Amino acid sequence: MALQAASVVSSAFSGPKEGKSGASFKDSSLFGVSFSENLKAEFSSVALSCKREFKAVRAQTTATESPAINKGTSEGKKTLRKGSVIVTGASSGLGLATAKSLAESGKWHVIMACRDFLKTERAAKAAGMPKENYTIMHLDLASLDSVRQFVDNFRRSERPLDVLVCNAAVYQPTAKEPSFTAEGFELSVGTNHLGHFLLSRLLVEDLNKSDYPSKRLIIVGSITGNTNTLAGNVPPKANLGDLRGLAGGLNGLNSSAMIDGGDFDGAKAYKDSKVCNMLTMQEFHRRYHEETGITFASLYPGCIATTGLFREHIPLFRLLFPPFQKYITKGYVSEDEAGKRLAQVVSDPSLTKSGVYWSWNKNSASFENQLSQEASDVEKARKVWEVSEKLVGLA
Ligand code: LMG
Ligand code: NDP
Ligand code: PMR
Repeated sequence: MALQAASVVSSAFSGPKEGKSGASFKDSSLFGVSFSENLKAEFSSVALSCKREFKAVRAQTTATESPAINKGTSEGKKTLRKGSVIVTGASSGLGLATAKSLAESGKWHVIMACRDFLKTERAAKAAGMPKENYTIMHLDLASLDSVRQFVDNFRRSERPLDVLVCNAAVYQPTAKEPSFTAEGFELSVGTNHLGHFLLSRLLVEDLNKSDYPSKRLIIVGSITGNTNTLAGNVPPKANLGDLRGLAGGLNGLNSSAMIDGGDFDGAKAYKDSKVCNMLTMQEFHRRYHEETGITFASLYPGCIATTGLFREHIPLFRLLFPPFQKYITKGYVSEDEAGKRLAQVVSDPSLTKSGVYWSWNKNSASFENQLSQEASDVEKARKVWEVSEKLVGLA
């Protein structure tokens, strides 16, 4: 049964939005020949202004952890221990490519948190991932029991947790009716947002205990949730409204299956879930960064038009989408390249800035991107956090 939180958002959002100008498309053209200033920022090269702010190694907090920095064999040389990173949805697409990139570097042990153990094992083998650099653990984000079980199992493994990557997602563009998670939440928001919300809320404690020099919590976002971009203006557009559907438990019975309370639309539900992902990252930053030193980040890795994300789309779409993105929008990126980008957000010593939504320009240089007005709305982020905490049983 879905936990009910109908009373949470009794007062609708009616306050004025933040004064960001943002979404002006007066000079937009359909395939991006000419963009507004804001859209130019989306694709143009922006110099990185990341300060290197590696924190001093923290004191160990548990007996089971090995110190992050050990004395190397050569005198005075320090070597970093292997980092320990959880990647959800590492059985295909971006998650697999990221896991591969990290495992191949030899600097990381990847916990592949997946719902299909066999598929993941085959994928890891086919990708040639070094055996000693990954572990597969069962996680079904469409079940809060499974999320809690995963956290228990992970803790029992006594591995430290240095980085958590919330990557898994489902997309149901052709569904006529909603489907639901074990607890009765609409599947896309239930999996992409609520499952990850509970997972990251529980595991932030574990991250906090890590003695690794740079601890990070990364939640994958997307351009299509950002209405300050051309891609974000392709209908149906993301819009969380006053959260009345979310507050009602997204159960499609006595409440709408959609966050804004409207009629079910699978593509919109996905985009809404991505807005929740990006808002959650920022709310984490506001609530935890100063106190814990954890880096919270989100990203748009580029349009990885070939992944399993589009498995439920019509065959014609799957055929045309990759060439459309490659030759017309030029937003296409291969799974390999996207995996390297996300691996960079996991481990690059220069990407320690917290509260950032990373994107890449054509030369694959990362830059801090602007989120849409809704995806950076502080008040909405707080409400999404509070309602979500009730739904997953944390409040
Ligand atoms: C929905 O349809 C589906 O209904 C839904 O199930 C789900 O899949 C969802 O986002 C996912 O999409 C979207 C559909 C309708 O868009 C299409 O894919 C139809 C394509 C039609 C395009 C015609 C051009 C054909 C060019 C040939 C190129 C070949 C390659 C094709 C590859 C296809 C794969 C993408 O969308 C529409 O309603 C059509 C309008 C889309 C244009 C939107 C562009 C945004 C506008 C930019 C900003 C405008 C802001 C307003 C400012 C106004 C200023 C005066
Ligand atoms: P894929 O479908 O290839 O990967 C999604 C992964 O999520 C799979 O491993 C899938 O597992 C897993 N997953 C789905 N449901 C669950 C669940 N209930 N429990 C556990 N795992 C689950 O898609 P992508 O690689 O494209 O997507 C990865 C991320 O990238 C998503 O967050 C997506 O929103 C984001 N993204 C993708 C873009 C793109 O163009 N493809 C663009 C921008 C962002 P299984 O293999 O078992 O199905
Ligand atoms: Mg898009 C610069 C233009 C651009 C980019 C970067 C994307 C990314 N898309 C762009 C433009 C357009 N798309 C245009 C002009 C159209 C109308 C023809 C268009 C259509 C379209 C559809 C139907 N696009 C889509 C769909 C999907 O079903 C995908 C989606 O919305 O999934 C939620 C999608 C995407 N376009 C993207 C990206 C990254 C996606 C998919 C993945 C995601 O956001 O996670």
